[in-house]
Amino acid sequence: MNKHLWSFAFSALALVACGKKEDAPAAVVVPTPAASAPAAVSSAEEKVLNIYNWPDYIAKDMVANFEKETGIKVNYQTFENNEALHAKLVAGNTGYDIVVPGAVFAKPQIDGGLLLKLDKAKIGNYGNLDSAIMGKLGTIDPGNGYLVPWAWSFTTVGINKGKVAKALGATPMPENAWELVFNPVYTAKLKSCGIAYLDSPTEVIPPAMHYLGKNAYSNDPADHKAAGEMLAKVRPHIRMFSSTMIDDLAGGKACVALAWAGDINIARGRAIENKSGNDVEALLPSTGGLIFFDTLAIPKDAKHPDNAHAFINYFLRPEVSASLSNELSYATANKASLAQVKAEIVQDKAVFPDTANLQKMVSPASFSNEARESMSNAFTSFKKGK
Ligand code: N2P
Repeated sequence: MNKHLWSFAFSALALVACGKKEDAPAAVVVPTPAASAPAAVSSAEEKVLNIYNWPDYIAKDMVANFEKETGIKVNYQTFENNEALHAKLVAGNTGYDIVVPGAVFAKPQIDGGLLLKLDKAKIGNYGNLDSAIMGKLGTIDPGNGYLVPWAWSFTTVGINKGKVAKALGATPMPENAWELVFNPVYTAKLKSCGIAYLDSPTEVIPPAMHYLGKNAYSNDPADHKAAGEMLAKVRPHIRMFSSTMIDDLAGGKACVALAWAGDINIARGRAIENKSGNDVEALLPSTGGLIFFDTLAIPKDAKHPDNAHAFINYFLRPEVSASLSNELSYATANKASLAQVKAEIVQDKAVFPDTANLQKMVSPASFSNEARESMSNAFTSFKKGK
C-alpha cells in the first residue's frame, strides 16, 4: 500500500513535468507561483557554514553564488554513504551545519534527537516544494519538521551498452535488468568486463531482497540472510565495491553497475565529454528500481543554524534547485523549479521516471537499528566471500 501511495505523489510530479512539452491542460501545467524570498542572514552569527554532502552532488556555482550574495564562507566536505554520515551524527559534535541524509536513515536520526527542527519562518521559499511529495515524506518525517528534499533518484543497474553486448555474446539482454547483477548466469559472462557494486550494506541488501521478491525494506534478519546467500553465488564475479562509480562507468573500468540512476546519468555525460566511446545507460528494471530521497537537515548541535536556514532558503529558489537537475541529472522535488529544468532532462525517464515505471518502483521506508546491523553483517560476509 505504501508503494502505491508514494507512486501517486511522484506521478503528480511527472504529470506536471510532461505537461510542459505536451501542452497538457493549463490546470495541470501551471506551476506553483514561484516565491523567491532573499536569503535572510542573521548578523549575530559568525559568517561560516559547514556543509557535509555526497560527492558529485552540487551544481557548479551554487556555493560561490551563495557566498558572494551573503558573505558567508562555505566549507564543503563529502561522505560516501549513509552509514558514514549516520555514525558521525550519532557520535555528535560533527561541526557541520547542514548534512544530507538519505530519507531511509532519517527517521532514527529524528527520533534520536540528532537533528534540529526547521524554523520554516526562515525558509520563505518552502512553498516551492511539491506538496504531494512532501506529504509522502511525512511518513518518515511527520509534519515535515526536519527534512527538505535535496534531490531524488532510484537505485538501479547501469550498463556500458557496447561492452555488455560483447560480453553477453549470443545471450540476449534479460527482461529484468536486475538479473545482470544478481543472476550468476549473467554475472559469469559479465565478469570479464567488470561488475561494480555500491559499497554500502543498505545500498546492496535492499535491492537484493527486492530481486528475491521480498520487501526491500524488510527488517527481518532472515531476509537479510537470504539476500546474503543469493549474493554469495555472484561474489566471484564482482570486480569491485566502488565509491567512484561515475568514473568507473565513464572510464570503462566497470561495464555493469548496481548504482544510483543519477550517477549513471552523470557517467553517461562524462563518457561523452571525454570522447571515451563508452555508451553508458541507466536501465529501468521490469520489477522496478528503488526510489531514494536525499534531504537537507541541520544537526542538533550546529553552530550556524541561521546560516543553514539561509542556505536552505537559497537552495529552494526555483533557478537554484533547477540548476541541480540540469547539471547533475538528479530529480528535484521543487515543483516551482520544473519550468526551468531543461526539457530533455524532464523527459528523461532515467531522471524523472514516467508513471508506468514509477508504479513499479519501491518507495523509501525506514530501517530499524537492529536491521541496519544485521544488513551490515550480511554485507561484510558477502564482501569477504565467506
Ligand atoms: C552522489 C549522489 C548520492 C546519491 N553523486 C545517493 N544517495
